[in-house]
This record gives sequence, structure tokens and C-alpha cells, in this order.
Amino acid sequence: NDFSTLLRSGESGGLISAWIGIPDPLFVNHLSQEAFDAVVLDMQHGVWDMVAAANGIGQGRLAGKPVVARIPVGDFSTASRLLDAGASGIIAPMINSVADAHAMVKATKYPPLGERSWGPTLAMNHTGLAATTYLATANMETVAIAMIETRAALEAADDILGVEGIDGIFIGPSDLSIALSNGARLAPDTEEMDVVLKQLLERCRAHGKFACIFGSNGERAGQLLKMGFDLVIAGADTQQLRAGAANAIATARKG
Ligand code: 3PY
Ligand code: MG
Repeated sequence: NDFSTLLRSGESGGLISAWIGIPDPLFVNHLSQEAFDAVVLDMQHGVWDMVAAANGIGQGRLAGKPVVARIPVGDFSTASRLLDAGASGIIAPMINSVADAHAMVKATKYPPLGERSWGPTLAMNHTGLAATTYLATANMETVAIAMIETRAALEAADDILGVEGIDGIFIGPSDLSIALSNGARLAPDTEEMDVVLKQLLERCRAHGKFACIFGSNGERAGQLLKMGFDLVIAGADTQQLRAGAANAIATARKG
């Protein structure tokens, strides 16, 4: 599909994805009407359960949007289930070591890369692929994205990027800023952070892997695109919903 090919080529030109924590498939339906290149369902800090996520993936498929899911920390069995349901990729938080990266690959890739178990019924329905074709293409067509967001992960970044089957990384600037300040600051958007982000981007390029990142808002997302990230977030659903509401109220009060 275009999504994994674009990301892998390093020539996406910078994709912008929605980020949805409100656990209703209809949120995917509505936000898919906007010009997002993809949709992320956040099962780590969002409220999605497996049933809602499977239906959310279906709504994204209907709208022609690739849906990627972020799993809860270490919940690799859910990663396999989301791929079975037709997710185009998995984002795994807190991948801090080569062992973590291997555990992710084990659940998300078929042999020889991993040990993903067979059963992609919905994914085959969505893609229209026969079983043999699905099996032959799934490791390329779905992406495994490891989150780098701790000191340990920064130190192991080169080794994590070297794990076959890890297709790219997703930087969590909030957790990374908390980690780098030893818990003193939540400051994801500073120039200090940008130095670290640029170093990570270089490491990704050296390994031929793609780099994604969370941007707190549209302005930050724009800066991150300019920095060269392959996929950025421009704020979460809850923020965008509330900002729209606040703006409407303020406009109405201005009279
Ligand atoms: C972080 O910034 O820590 C994330 O996980 C992205 O929301
Ligand atoms: Mg995080």
C-alpha cells in the first residue's frame, strides 16, 4: 500500500496523522473527512478497547485512511490482534532495549522476522487479499514503529534501529523531556529537545528507517515537518475538539 511504501521510501514529504483517544469509531469517521494522511488510535493513554479499535480501523478503511494503533506498554498480544483487525501499523511505547524491540517484532511480523500468529480475517476482508498474498506481503505492508522516549532508549537507539523488523521510530517528546530533566519538566518543544530530535533523525537516516513524532499543535507540527520528520501529529483529538468549541464560544461572545 501507499502508506508503508511512502514511509519506507523516506520520500513521504512529511505525512500528518490524526491522533484519536476518544474510543468511538465515529470519531475516526468524522476526522477522516479532514486532509489527514493517516489516523492513529491511542490505546496507551486513550480509552479504546479492542472491539472499538477494530471498528475504528474499519471506519478508517472505509474512508481510505491507513489506521495505525498505539498499544499499551508491553502489550504485544494486542499488537497482533490489531494487525489481524486491519491496522496498517503498530506504535509500541517505551521500547527501551534491543530485547523490547525483538519482542515487538516477534508479535508483529510473520517468520522469518518474527512469530506473528496466523488469523488476519478482518485484515483480508479489508484488503481483499487472498491468504497466500496476505502472508507474502504483510511484513512489508504493515509497519512496526518503536517509541523512543526514555534515557535508556536514547542510549540504545542505534541498536534498536538495527533490529530487522523495526521499520521506524516514533519519538515521544513529552516522556523524553521528563526523562532528560529527571522528572523536573514537561517541556517537549524546547530548543534543547530539538538538538536531541535532530540527532535521532540522523540515526534513522543512517539506518534507512523512518521517523515519526508527536507534535503538540499545528505550529509545532510544522516545525517538525521542516526538521525532516516523515510523519507528525498536530495535536490530539481532545485538544482539537476543545479548541474548536472554545473558539466558537469566544467568537459568539465577541458578538
Ligand atoms: C510522548 O510524547 O511521550 C508520547 O508518548 C506522545 O504522545
Ligand atoms: Mg509517551
